[in-house]
Amino acid sequence: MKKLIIVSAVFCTASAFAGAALAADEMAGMKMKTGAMDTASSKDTALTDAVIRKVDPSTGMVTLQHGELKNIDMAAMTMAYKAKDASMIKKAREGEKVKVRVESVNGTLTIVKMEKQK
Ligand SMILES: [Cu+2]
Repeated sequence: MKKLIIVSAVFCTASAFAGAALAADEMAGMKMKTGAMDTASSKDTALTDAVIRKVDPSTGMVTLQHGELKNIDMAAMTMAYKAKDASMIKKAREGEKVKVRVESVNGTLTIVKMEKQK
């Protein structure tokens, strides 16, 4: 089990350079320090700058080029995340600069908040 987690983490880093949407499924299954993180995320609601790289309505995934996401222990990278709901997908435009909040919801890294940068 521990080995699996390490493999996922390595994959995660590697895909930052590939920037591949192919990684979406594997990344969605990625679990990182869930226990400690849930406590932290309930207090801390900081938003992180990001650029929308890809929107996929068929899977509900949005690929973000984002800064460090401290609450989920994610370095700056380009990676696909699950959008909170269909309305978020509808509003998302490729190339748009946004501020996002990504949290682990039942083990899935989910964009829970997305707003346009002013
Ligand atoms: Cu990642």
